Amino acid sequence: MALVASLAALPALASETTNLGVPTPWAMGLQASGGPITTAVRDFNEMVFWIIVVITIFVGALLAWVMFRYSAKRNPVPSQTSHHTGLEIAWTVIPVLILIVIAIPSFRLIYYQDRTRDADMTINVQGRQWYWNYAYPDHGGFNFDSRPIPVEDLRPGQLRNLAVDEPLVVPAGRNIRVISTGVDVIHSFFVPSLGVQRYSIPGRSIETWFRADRPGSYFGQCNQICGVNHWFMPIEVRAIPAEEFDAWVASARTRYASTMPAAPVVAASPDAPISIAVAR
Ligand SMILES: [Cu+2]
Repeated sequence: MALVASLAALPALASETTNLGVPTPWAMGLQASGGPITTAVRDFNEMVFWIIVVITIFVGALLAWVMFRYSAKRNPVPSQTSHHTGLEIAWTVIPVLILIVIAIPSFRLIYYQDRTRDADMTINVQGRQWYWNYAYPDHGGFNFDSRPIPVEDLRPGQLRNLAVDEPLVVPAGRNIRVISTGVDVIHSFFVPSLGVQRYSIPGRSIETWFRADRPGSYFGQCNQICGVNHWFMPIEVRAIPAEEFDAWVASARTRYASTMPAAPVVAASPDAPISIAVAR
């Protein structure tokens, strides 16, 4: 019954969503965090920000003090000192220590973003000139294209140049492995509120992952200059409640049936002759 109810609600999927990961006018800093990766990115950004603030205040105060105390008026006979071993060691070692303090969480974050050990499902993302193609290899292999909605067709609540006709639908609260590849040129799959940015390069499969903690829409764009319609590649990740995802997959398998990969040919019985076609 619940399945029927959610299936009936599916045609409305395109309009009923909360826009969570969106750019806002006059915003400063990073977009609101939509999942654990973005939270980690924000934490790291904040740590580096405060280190920069402390260094800037320290260097600024030092400059102000030197200009005041050692001006020609207050210090007419300057010191002739040209070396101070202790000072030279200090201004070499302290910056090194600061860089180590930044490097350790930085590497930790890079490896955290890189891949997830326990992915719940996989999505294949293909960048193409100039649209995205999303495939669901764990759910039968259906795939579909995703393009922006023209301005004249936008409905209330849909974002210009960000809302798409076929969003990338994923279950909220699940770890999604992304395998990205390019078909023609280099694209980049970038959703800032989910902390995802991966190149889509022809001939390569590049892995990353994300998790959207709450149901809603998270927006991004191709952020690798990929040709004349580069602006034409917005990304909408639509996270839906995990219990509705199976119903969506069932409807999507019908809707995108024409894009399912052909079933592998298997012999009907052990006695049946098996013919192997070799492509030459
Ligand atoms: Cu692109």
